[in-house]
Amino acid sequence: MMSSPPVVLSIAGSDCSAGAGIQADLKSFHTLDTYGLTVVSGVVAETPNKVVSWEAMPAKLVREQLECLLESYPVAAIKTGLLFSPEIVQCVAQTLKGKEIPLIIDPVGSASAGASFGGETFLTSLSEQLFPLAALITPNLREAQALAGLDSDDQAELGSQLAHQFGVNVLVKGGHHDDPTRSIDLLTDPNGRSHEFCLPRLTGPDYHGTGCTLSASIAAYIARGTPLKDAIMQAKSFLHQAISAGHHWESGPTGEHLDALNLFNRNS
Ligand code: PXL
Repeated sequence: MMSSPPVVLSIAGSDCSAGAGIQADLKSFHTLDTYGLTVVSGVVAETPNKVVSWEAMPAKLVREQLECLLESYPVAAIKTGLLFSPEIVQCVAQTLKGKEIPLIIDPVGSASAGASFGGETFLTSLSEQLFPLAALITPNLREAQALAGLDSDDQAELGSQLAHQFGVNVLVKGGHHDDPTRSIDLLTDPNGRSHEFCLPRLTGPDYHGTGCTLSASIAAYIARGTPLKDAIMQAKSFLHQAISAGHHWESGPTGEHLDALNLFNRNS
């Protein structure tokens, strides 16, 4: 018998175009030799540049998916993506409380294509109920500004305020920042210590699903036993490779497609 792979769980929304959301997470988990489980929190009808409509899952069904997986699998790390509603945030927080499974929270409030999902009460419930359980939160600049209530694009200022305010490790991503040469993500811990993760910036289109792929791959590395800082660096490098392998179809949806499975196919 083969040895069992580490188990990682994504609690996130379905992106039917499969470049972001739970589909992207599952591809990253698979490519990184982990076994991915999925709790679907809602469904978005979309392509990389267009959100048509979306609907949250009933909170009861989210709870039941989560409970039956946690009862049956040795879940070694969890990531959350788009959670859609304060009710879902609450039921995820209640179910995960006391479980001590490393939790990576991607505080997604909107799609790259622009649609906003949760509103202000959503961010409040996320920060009040779920952040206290997190090993790491991974806001982009826009999400960090909204969470901190600050109109700054200084990653260090945002990171130290959020880490202090919520008592949690914060990775403020610089993906949408305008440094043309470098992509910098900044980790700040609740004691104010910080660490910079830097790679050359890839020129080219804005891919949809980069945030999902980063937080999913951090969770996968953590499930494999990698310490947090190394997990972030390796996940950033994994995302960098996935972006390099991105593509679009000549006669398909407009917008670019990030697909971690491309790496798996190329490397094997
Ligand atoms: O990229 C953020 C994101 C997360 N989750 C789902 C999404 C998107 C963006 O489109 O659809 C389900």
